Amino acid sequence: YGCLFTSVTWTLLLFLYFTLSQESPPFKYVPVPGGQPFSHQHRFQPRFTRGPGPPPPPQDPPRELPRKGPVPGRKAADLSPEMGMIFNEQDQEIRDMGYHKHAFNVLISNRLGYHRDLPDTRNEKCKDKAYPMALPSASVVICFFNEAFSALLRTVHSVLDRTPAFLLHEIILVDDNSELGKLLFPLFKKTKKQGTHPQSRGRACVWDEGRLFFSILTADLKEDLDAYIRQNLPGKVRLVRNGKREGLIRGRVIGASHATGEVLVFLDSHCEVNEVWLQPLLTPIKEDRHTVVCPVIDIISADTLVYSPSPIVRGGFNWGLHFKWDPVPLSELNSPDGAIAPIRSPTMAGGLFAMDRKYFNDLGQYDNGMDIWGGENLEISFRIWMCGGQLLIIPCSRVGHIFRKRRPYGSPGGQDTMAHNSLRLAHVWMDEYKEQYFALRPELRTRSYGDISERLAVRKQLQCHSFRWYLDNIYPEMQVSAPHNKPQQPVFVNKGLRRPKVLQRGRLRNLQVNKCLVAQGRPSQKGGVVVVKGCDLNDPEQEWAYDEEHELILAGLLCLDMSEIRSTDPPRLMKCHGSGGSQQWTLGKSNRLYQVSVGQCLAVMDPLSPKGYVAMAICDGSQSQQWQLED
Ligand code: LR7
Ligand code: MN
Repeated sequence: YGCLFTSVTWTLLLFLYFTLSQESPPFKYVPVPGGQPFSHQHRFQPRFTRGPGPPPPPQDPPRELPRKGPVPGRKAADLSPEMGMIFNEQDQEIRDMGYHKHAFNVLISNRLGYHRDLPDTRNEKCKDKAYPMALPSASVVICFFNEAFSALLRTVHSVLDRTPAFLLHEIILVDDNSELGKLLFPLFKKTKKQGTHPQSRGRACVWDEGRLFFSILTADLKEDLDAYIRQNLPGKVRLVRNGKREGLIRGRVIGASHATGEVLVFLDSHCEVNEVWLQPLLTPIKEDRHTVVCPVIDIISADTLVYSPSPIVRGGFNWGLHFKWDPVPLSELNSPDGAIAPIRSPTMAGGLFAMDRKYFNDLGQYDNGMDIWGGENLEISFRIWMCGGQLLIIPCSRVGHIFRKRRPYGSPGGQDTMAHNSLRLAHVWMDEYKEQYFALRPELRTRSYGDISERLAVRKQLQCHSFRWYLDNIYPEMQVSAPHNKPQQPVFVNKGLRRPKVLQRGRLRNLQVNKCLVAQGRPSQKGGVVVVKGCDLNDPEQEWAYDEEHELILAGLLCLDMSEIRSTDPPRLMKCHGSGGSQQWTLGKSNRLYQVSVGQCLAVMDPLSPKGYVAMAICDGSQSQQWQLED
């Protein structure tokens, strides 16, 4: 039955692929039979993440940006949470390898294809705004290292699809000596043949027993990208290849040196630009070419690829020289157009901004002595403000970015490039305030950081203000004297304090064995596994709550959690993190308990065994996978 279900679904998918791909996206999502319709319009924002991460949700009121609903006649932008469902081994490999290599759900990214509609997250007032017709033209520069093919191409196509042609001078892709193709291929061990198939219309694909897996699934960032650009993106898209890995900082300088448009727009290689994103960025630059602008960075979930709005926040930093998001001070929101007026920001996140090309060069581009990743965002932010420019966030410009939970790559020699780069920026720009950094990182005080004379010359030649001036005038919120005290964060409160609404409560009974899901040990034990045991209506430790964030909470304590990396691990009870993904479950009509980031269903392993172990398995509708949440 499972096989039949799987092959019917595949036939359907392939049929739709071949009929629909003539003029539109290469992969249309077909709802899985029995799947639940699901709206992602409710809150879906991570509570906390590592690294800068997406901005935290504001506390009050809960931000529901007004929406007019999908554009008539176009596919709704909402994704089913079951978009990541695993049907077979190949799906499993793509998903697992995708998480391993890219730290996000590449299976869903591939299924989305290169074009999709997005919810228009702009404030309604933005939609009435008019922009000058005569705006400077833009060169979009996108550096990438080992990027997932589908994410990279969706970035490129989103720019082509949503930018007026007369404003888009070119897109420059800088391949930072990616190595992906070599590594991903051998994983498809069961593959019988690879090359081009008559049905793949020239695209590289691999096939096995009549099933096709296109280049979209296994693309090589070298050959396939070349071919794709040649065949599908002639004209405006140019590819530059670094002969050796340079890192994103020198990578951007190289990209910019090939650009000929008036304004440079930098994007990460896993972004999607939203409606009318570019005009609001170009307008303030046209007015004053010493203005550097950032869009609001919307959140694309790494687990579900769902696109959701970010609150309006601005950039700051701490004395560890980590970027952070800050609330916008009321003084910035005072204008009549408060909600949509540009906001002065002390720093930028780094990846997404627009800047006059000549100004970029005059201002000293980037520090070429910075390697791979990190620090350049604070360096350019300090430099902009200290040397006579300004940095604005433009609420009417929205660009989504995939926020991963970890960085999927290191530096070639394994060095901590963030520390190296931060050290350089501290010595060049921070004057006596670099002591604040050293107070937190004493081991770096004597660390060598290379030659900074060229950067000191830049600072001198541009006659820049002191760091003191920057703190006093641009970032007065920064607390200086007590680096050991954590800076207070008045506005954002951990969302964990306010639990999402519970939709349903009760025991989770497996219909095959007629037993209930419980903690193997105590329900309060973090990391404990769950098993099925005899149901006991009076036992509060058997009670699950299913809430609007699709979490399953046992006895009001811990959430049922699946590690995103290893789908073979059994689910565990973990602290609720509220960012969906590994703790996001759907309870379908067919009684299946589907795990969103794993793409599989919860099953009783051996119905006859008294141990009652459960595990994740490919959803096949079998009895062992049927659960009921009941009072
Ligand atoms: O060696 C490398 N070569 C590259 O070309 C390493 C990376 N890259 C590319 C990479 O493929 C990607 O397109 O550079 C881009 C940025 O790298 P990410 O996506 O790994 O960085 P990030 O999003 O984790 O980190 C943020 O901080 C970085 C500090 O160096 C950069 O400024 C990133 O551009 C920046 N991203 C954003 O600002 C997006 C919003 C994140 C937030 C908050
Ligand atoms: Mn990024």
